[in-house]
Amino acid sequence: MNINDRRLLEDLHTLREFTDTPGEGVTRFSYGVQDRKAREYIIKEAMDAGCTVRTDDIGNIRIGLGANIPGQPVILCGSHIDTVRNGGWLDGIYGVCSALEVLRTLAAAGSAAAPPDSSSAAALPDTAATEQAAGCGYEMIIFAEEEGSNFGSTMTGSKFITGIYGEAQLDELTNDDGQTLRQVLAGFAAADPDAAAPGSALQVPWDLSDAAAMLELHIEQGPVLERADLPIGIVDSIFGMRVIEVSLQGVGNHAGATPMKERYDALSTAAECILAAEKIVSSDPEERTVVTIGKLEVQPNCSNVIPETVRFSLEVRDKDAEEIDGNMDRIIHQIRQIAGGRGVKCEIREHSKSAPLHLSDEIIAVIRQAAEDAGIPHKVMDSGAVHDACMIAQAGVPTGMIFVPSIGGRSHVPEENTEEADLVRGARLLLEVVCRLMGGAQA
Ligand code: HGY
Ligand code: MN
Ligand code: MN
Repeated sequence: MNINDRRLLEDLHTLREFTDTPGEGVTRFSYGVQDRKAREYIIKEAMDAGCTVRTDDIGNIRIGLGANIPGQPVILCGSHIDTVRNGGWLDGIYGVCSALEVLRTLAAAGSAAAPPDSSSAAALPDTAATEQAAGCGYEMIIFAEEEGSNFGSTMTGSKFITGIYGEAQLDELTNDDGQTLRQVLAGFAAADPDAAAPGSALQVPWDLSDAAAMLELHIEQGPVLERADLPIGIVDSIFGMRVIEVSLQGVGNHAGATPMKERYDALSTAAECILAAEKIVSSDPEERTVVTIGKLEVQPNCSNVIPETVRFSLEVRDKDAEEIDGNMDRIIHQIRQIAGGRGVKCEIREHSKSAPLHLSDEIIAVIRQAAEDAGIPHKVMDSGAVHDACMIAQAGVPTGMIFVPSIGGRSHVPEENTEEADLVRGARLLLEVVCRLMGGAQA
């Protein structure tokens, strides 16, 4: 039993067209038109395979194999379909399409019609483990708003699934147009209530007591595997992150008539703060901690007006929570010093965070064994990118992640890419690991 490589690649190429920025990467924010089209495509594929579809009020989707036995433990497998602006064609959606391909392959096997075998070089050998054992069922998940492109908070959907987010966040999280998550969800549901995701409703937080394990297949999004010339990474730890929002209030004035010594320039203050943050984190001897200021707004943003206000995001990531907080606290202190010294008012708001997390040693061992049995070279590695798997793991579900290489180590950009053979190999390994876990319930 093997996945259908061609079908997987066709899905990926079809879904990359669901973008608001054709020709300039993939832009598919949750709850937008492109997101709806992607949902409809995937749900149709799953329902054609006889699966059950359940959706919660945040737009997370849970799709169960028709052959699942009510009450039996299930192996969960999935990722996200939303993207950053002008992002890549594989981040998230590759894990969803691979989970879908596993679903269709298992569904077909369940109906005794084994899927067409593949001639791909990446084909894994048939093994006894790929027989669907009665031990566990299988469900795929589509997580909503993983990128935080709407509301600035990564893993929003899985934070609702696991109860980290609740009623309060529906009104606290707002997008750039000032709309709350609650309002955006109401608009999304109202626009086309049936098409978004038919099937019964799910309550957040989810009851994950039947989840024996969770797997997420993802592109690496960094240079490690390509530099090591390895086709598979097995994730050991996922970095944590802490995000703040800095608002600087200076004094707007005429660009030409205001002497340099009489300026309270919010943008040059921000520039000094940003370089100071970079200097603090770059002094990390292990060179592991990272800081990013990815979003910055200037008001009034006119070339001949001294900037009055600047707002910027600042996030620190590391695999050690103390490193995150130590660096962030030093950065906050320095920002206040710089702004104070320049007579610029400064407000700092904690925006969001997620703890670093070591994934399940049992699941890592199963993935390693499957890779070894298939003769696939691999390495155990960390993930600087955060993933919904982190939230599910934090909820106590034994969780593992598989990486495939990113060409040039690039991601979150239109240039994001992975060799087809690597995409297929990753999905085949995912099927193998799912079947092994189904056979031996991790619960
Ligand atoms: O930001 C991240 O690490 C993920 O891509 N949302
Ligand atoms: Mn992702
Ligand atoms: Mn991403």
